Amino acid sequence: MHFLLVGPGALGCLLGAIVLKGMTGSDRLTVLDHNADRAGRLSRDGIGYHLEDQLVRFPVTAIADPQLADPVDIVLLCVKSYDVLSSLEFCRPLLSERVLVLFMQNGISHLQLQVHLGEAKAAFGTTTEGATLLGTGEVRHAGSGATYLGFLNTPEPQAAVGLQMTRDILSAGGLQVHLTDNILARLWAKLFINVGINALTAILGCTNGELLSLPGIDRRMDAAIDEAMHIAGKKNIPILDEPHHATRQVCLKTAKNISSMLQDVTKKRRTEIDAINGALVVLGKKLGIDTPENSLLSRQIKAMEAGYVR
Ligand code: KPL
Repeated sequence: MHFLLVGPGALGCLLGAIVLKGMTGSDRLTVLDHNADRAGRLSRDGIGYHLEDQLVRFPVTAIADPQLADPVDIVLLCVKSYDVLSSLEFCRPLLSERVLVLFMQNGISHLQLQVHLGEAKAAFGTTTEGATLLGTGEVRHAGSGATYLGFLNTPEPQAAVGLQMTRDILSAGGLQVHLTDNILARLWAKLFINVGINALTAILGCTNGELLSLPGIDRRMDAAIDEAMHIAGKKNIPILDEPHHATRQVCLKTAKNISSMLQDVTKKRRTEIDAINGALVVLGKKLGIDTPENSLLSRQIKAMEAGYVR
């Protein structure tokens, strides 16, 4: 099985390290990075996986030109939601009909982008593992969670086998991974958590764990999640875990983690606000549901971005 990792950020490096740890025999992983400097550094230094006080370095081949890759079986697409389209365009030469692309984005705005895959097949994944990028190719595994993988539409047999093998390799690498027949509900279960954690941690500059002890914040967290649940109900999306409880559990399990949105604003990068709270505001307008808390969170993050995003 040949994996192609696209997007060596925090989650990409974490999954890359886990695949490198879990794979056997002829399995291999190549990183594709449009940034040639970073690809060079990854090839030279590998992926550094930090877990508590331990560091394990996994050698990896990284390329900046998709034409240099051998045929791939699975693309682990770990780029930010707003980069999905341009990344698919970049990978286009590799996306034959035998390729399975596993979308690993936060939020829900990437769900309609599978039509841009051409002949390749789409699977979706979501994880509550905590990952913090410490530098190029250096990731801290900052809290354990659960990972769900599945298809939005009935898969062809080869794609189903590809996803099972991906599950097996990620499990062998140490993650708790489940295949699910209802990935849409799982993606929404993760959305509720991101809605409750990401923007608030970015605005307050705190870790996921600190969020629980800041006065008045639980009210904002609950209000944002309530609005998301109202929209899910209207769209007939099953609500799998009690979202308020699940969000607090993730705060506890990834207490030391810096959420991806706080990592983004700290590094003055564009955030995924439009795919998370912003996507709910848009859906709320369509469905006639008020979303004052998600609107406020979106406006606050947009105001922060306006200070640095061009
Ligand atoms: O998905 C996350 C993120 O930071 O984007 C959580 C689960 C909240 C972990 O930080």
